[in-house]
Amino acid sequence: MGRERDSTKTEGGFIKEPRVARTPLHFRRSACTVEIYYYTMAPYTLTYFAVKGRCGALKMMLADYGQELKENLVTFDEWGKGEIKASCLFGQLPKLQDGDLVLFQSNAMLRHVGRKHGAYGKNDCEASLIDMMNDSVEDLRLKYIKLIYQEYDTGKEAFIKDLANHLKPFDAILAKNKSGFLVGDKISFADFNLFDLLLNLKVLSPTCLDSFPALKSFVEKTSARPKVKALLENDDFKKLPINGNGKQ
Ligand SMILES: N[C@@H](CCC(=O)N[C@@H](CS)C(=O)NCC(=O)O)C(=O)O
Repeated sequence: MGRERDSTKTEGGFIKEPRVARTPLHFRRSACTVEIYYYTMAPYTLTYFAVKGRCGALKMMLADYGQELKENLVTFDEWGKGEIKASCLFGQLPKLQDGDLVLFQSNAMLRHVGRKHGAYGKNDCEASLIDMMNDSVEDLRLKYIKLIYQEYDTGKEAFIKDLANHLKPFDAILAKNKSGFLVGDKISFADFNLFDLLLNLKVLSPTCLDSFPALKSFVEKTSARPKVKALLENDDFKKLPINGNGKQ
């Protein structure tokens, strides 16, 4: 599924050219053959509503890795008809296609892309720590989503008041790690997820990072990554509302 394995036996030590542009994944050498496994470079296709919503981090990560993204935008009218919803494994969007692989669940998508493009740690321990960080980002995102969709008018003030308690651990983690990322010395999918959420939180409460220098510099540093910056400045991306109900 999704991962096309192409094992090409060599003749006289020469590797046969693959039919289409592919990225070598790894090489396995045995006594008399060299097998090469490739992942396909089919562009990713994302089906989602015309909002940043749960796909901001994914888009930034794909942009950062120079990956082509095709987008199928679904209007709320189309969604209301029920046919697309019925075609979704868990009745919800986003949906990401990578070759034959079809994924639902935005965090699974982040993991998939992170795994493929080196944004999932350099060993199993780092990967587990990155999972832990991402789960904590998800916890805060769920609180934010609940506020936006269920409690905006009554709960905004209390949410903003409590926000520092949720940001503090992330600030401490970033301050402690010399790289300025959540885990290890490289940006991971959890960093992109945190970055996206922080951008949303800054819209909700422009001063929310003021007492968190590590979070502030993390946002500045990530915003300045050339391809992320280009996406953030892209008109099509900029004009997407953050959330589906117009609240932010
Ligand atoms: N856990 C899912 C949540 C997906 C989700 O909440 N999707 C919303 C849009 S962001 C949706 O499809 N809403 C329409 C519906 O539930 O009918 C994920 O992370 O992808």
